[in-house]
Amino acid sequence: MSNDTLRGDALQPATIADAEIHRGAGGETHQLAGGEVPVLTTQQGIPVADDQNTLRVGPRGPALLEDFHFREKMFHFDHERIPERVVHARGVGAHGFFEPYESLAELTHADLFQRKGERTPVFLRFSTVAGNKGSPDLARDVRGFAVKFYTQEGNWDLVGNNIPVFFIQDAIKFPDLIHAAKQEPDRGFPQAQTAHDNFWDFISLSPEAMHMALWIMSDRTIPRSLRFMEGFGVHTFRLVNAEGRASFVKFHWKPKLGLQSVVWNEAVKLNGADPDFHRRDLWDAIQSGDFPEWELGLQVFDEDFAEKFPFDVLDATKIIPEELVPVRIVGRMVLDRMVDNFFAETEQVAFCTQNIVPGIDFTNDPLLQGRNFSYLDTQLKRLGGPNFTHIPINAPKVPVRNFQQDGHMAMRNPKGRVNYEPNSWGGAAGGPRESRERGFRTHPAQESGAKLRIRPELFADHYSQARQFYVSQTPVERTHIKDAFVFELSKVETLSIRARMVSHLRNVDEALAWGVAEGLGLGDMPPAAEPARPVVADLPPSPALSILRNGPKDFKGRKLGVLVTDGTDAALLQALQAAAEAEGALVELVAPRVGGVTLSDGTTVPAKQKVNGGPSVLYDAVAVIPSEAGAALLAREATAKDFVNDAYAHAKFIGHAPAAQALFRKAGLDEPDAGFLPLGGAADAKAFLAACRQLRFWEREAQVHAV
Ligand code: HDD
Repeated sequence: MSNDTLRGDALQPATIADAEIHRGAGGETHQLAGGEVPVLTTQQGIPVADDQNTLRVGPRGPALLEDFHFREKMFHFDHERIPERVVHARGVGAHGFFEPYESLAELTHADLFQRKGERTPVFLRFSTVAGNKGSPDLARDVRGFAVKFYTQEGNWDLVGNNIPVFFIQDAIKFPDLIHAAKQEPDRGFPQAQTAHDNFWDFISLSPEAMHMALWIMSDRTIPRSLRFMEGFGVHTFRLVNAEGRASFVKFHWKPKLGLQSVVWNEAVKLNGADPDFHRRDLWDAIQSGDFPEWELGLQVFDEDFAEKFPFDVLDATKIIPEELVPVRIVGRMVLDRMVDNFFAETEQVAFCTQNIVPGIDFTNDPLLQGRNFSYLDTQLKRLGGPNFTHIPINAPKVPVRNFQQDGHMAMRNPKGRVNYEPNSWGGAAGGPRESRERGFRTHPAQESGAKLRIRPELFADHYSQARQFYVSQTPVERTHIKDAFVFELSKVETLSIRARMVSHLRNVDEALAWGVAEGLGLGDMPPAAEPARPVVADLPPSPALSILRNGPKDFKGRKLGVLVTDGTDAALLQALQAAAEAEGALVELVAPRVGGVTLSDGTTVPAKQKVNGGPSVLYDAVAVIPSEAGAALLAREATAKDFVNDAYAHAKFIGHAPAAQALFRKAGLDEPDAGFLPLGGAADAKAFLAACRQLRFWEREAQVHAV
C-alpha cells in the first residue's frame, strides 16, 4: 500500500474538499456548495478543523493521546445506549392533544375536563410488551397505549393497553409473568413470542390468566395499524368532583377509524417484509396530515353498582361489559405531530401510573397499587437518576416549585437561600407552600381490616368472562382464536403443558377445547380443570368485544396496492386512484422495477415498491392491472405469484384487469370467487373500492385452510 492512499486528503469527502470554507459571523457558520452550515464543534464548543482523521505522528505513525476531539467523540458514542425498558421496550410515540366535548365538572374537578373544547397537549407511546427494542412490530403481543396529558395541574399518565384486562390480579406476580413471557434465560430465545414452553407453563398454572389468554389469542394482538385499535386504562379508577363526591370509572379509547387486525399468516410475513410496519404506518399517516383520532369513553358507576356486580371491580382480569355500563364518549384525542428526535422523546419518555392529578384517584386494585411502585423505580434505573422529570418530554408544562434538589443531571436549580420548610423567611423568599384548595387530596375512603396476604373471594371466577369473550366473537374470529391456540401450543414441546391448557379451555367452551385438541393431535382429551370457584353463569354475549362487529364503515385510512407493468391502462389506473382518493384511501404502485412503468398513454409513473420488496401483505386490498405483455412477464416471476396468492389466502379483495388472468392461472388461482372484482373502467373502480369497505372477503377463508 503506498503512502498516498493513506494521506488524509485522499479521504476527504468531496463536499468538504470542494467547499469554499470561510467563517460566518462569530465563527459559527461556513459556506458550503449547499449554503451556510454551522461549524462542527466539540461538546465544549471548540470549532473542529478535521473530523476525518485522528491525530498521529506522521502519516503512518502512532495515534496521539492528546487528540481530545477523538477521545471526546468516542467517549460519547460509547455511552449512547441506555437500558431498554424491561417490558414494552419496542415503541413509537407521537404528540397531539385532547379536548373534551363537554364539561365533566359534575363528575370530576380534574382541570383538563372542565372546559368544553379546551386542548390539553398529550404524548402517546404505543409499544409491544415482550420483544426487545429491535423486535418486529407484528409480534403476537399486547400493545401498550400510554398517554401523558400535560394538564394545567400537572401531568396525568394513563398507562394502558389495547386489551381491557390483564394476565394477573396481584402485582407480586408481574416479574414471574414477564420472565415466563420473554426469552427463556438459558437459550436467549424465542424473541418477541409467547409461543414457547415457559409462557404457557406459567399461564396454564395461573387460572386467573384465562380471560386474558382468550384476548391474546384473538386478533387483538395482531392489529393492522396502531390507528385501528382500542385503548383501555384497565383498572377501575376514581373520579372526584369539587364537592368531594367520588364515582368509579374505567377509561376507554375508541379509534375513529374503527377496529382492524391482520390475519396470523400475514403477521408472520409482515415481520419479514417490514419489521417497522406499525411504526412506518403511524409516521406516514401523521406526516401526510392524516391525523389519527380516538375518542375517550368513560364507564362511570357507583358503589351500589360495584356491590351488585357479580365480579370485583378491583380485579384487573375482569371487564364491565359495555352493554351493562355504557361507554360515555366525552372527548377526543388527535395525534398530529411526530417526534423531532426518537431518543429524546420516545425513548426518554417516562410514564408512571402514580402521576395523577386532582380530581382523579386510585382504587385498591392490587395490580394498580403495585404498578405505582414499579414505574417510578424502573425510571430511576433506566434514565439514570431522580431528575428524569427535568427532561423536556417528561417535564410538566406548568411551573414546578418544591424543595427537591441536586442529584445526577440536575437541570432545574432554584435560586436563593431557602431549601426547606417550614421556614421563617416569609413571602416569596420563603418559597412555595401547600394549597388546601388547589392541592391533590386523596379521596378519604374508609379502610379497615386485618393484615393478610389473601385475595377477595370474587377474584376466583376465572372462566365466566373468558367464555363471555369467546361467545361474543363472530365465527371467523372464533376460528382465529382456535388456530392461534393451536399454533402457540404446537411450539410448546412439553406435552403436559399443552394438555393443561386444553383442560382450562374445557371450562371456557367445549367446542373450542375440542378444536384445539384436534388441531394439536392431542390424543386423549384431558379432564376439565377444577375451577377455584363455581363459574358465575353463562353470561350474555357482548358485541362490543368483537373486532369484526366494530370495524370501519369505509376504506378511509386504508391502503390499496396496485400491481402495474409497462403498458398498464392509464385510464383504469387513474380511475382507481380517483376512487381511492374519494374513499380517503392511499394507493401504492408495485411494479417489476421501482423506477416505474410506462403506461398505455406513454406517460411514466414511478413505483413505490419493486414487486419482490412489496408483497401484498402491505396492503388492505390489491388491484392487479398489468398489460398482456406485462402479465406474461409477471407470470414468470415467483414474487408476483406470491403477491396474488397471499392476497387470495388472506381473504383480500382483488380487483383485476382482464390480462391478469395469465398471472392468476400460473399462480394456481383458477377458481375466482366473489372477492375477485373485474376492473374495466371508472364504474368498476368505484364498485371495487366500495367492496373494499368490508376489508376482507371472509367467505373465502374456510376454502384456504384445510388443517
Ligand atoms: Fe406496565 C411499562 C402498561 C402492569 C411494570 N406498562 C408499561 C408500559 C405500558 C404498560 C403501556 C410502557 C410505557 C411506555 O411506553 O414507556 N402495565 C401496563 C398495563 C398493566 C401493566 C396496562 C396492567 C393493567 N406493569 C404492570 C405491572 C407492573 C408493571 C403489574 C409491575 C408491578 N410496566 C411496568 C414497568 C414498565 C412498564 C416495569 C417498564 C418500562 C416502564 O415501566 O417505564 O415499570
